Amino acid sequence: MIDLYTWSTPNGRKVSIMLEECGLPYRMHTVNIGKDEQFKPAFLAINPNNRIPAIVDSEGPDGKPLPLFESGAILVYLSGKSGGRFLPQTDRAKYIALQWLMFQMGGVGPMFGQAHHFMRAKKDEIPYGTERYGDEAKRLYGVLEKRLTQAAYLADEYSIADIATYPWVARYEWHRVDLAGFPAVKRWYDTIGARPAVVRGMAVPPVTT
Ligand SMILES: N[C@@H](CCC(=O)N[C@@H](CS)C(=O)NCC(=O)O)C(=O)O
Repeated sequence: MIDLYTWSTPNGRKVSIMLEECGLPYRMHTVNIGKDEQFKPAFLAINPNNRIPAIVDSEGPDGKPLPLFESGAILVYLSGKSGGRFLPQTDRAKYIALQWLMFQMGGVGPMFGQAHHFMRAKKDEIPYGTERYGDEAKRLYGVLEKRLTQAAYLADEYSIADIATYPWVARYEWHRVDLAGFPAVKRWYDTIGARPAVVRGMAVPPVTT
């Protein structure tokens, strides 16, 4: 059994989507980051970085419980646990998928997150922050648009790279991006959003922030 520690944010929803896609049984535990629950000692014992998501797999690869944090590592792990699902099997395609997963982890997530911080979390907006991260978000959409004009999915086939990126793009209004300006991203977004497992994963936990 997998215990998922999560909240209603893009990083958390990557993992709930993947669990739903793979049909892996899991128990969901909410960690309300708005109430600082990520700093509770019990959670810090699982993720010393005090961020959601985290999982504990009671049956790790060696049969012992395995706690894991960092959503990208969790997605790779769950792929392996489910026999390689959503990670292409040929080396070439696999590394392209991992490349786009890292692009999400190092670019899309942190930059969109900063854009949200400056555009939404602060009562008094700091124009420099809004402009810098708003511009960077749009630049990243341009990179996605170019790729998705050439390929149906970030890695040719639907993969953990798409699963990681979708919940962030789902917040396009938060980072003030109009998807009409990125038609290939919009096509990809609509295609992925129609997957039943994605719909289920995006509803975990069933609260909104
Ligand atoms: N690189 C981490 C980022 C995780 C992350 O930033 N999680 C946010 C929610 S999306 C969080 O837990 N924030 C709590 C805090 O800032 O204290 C991952 O992908 O797992």
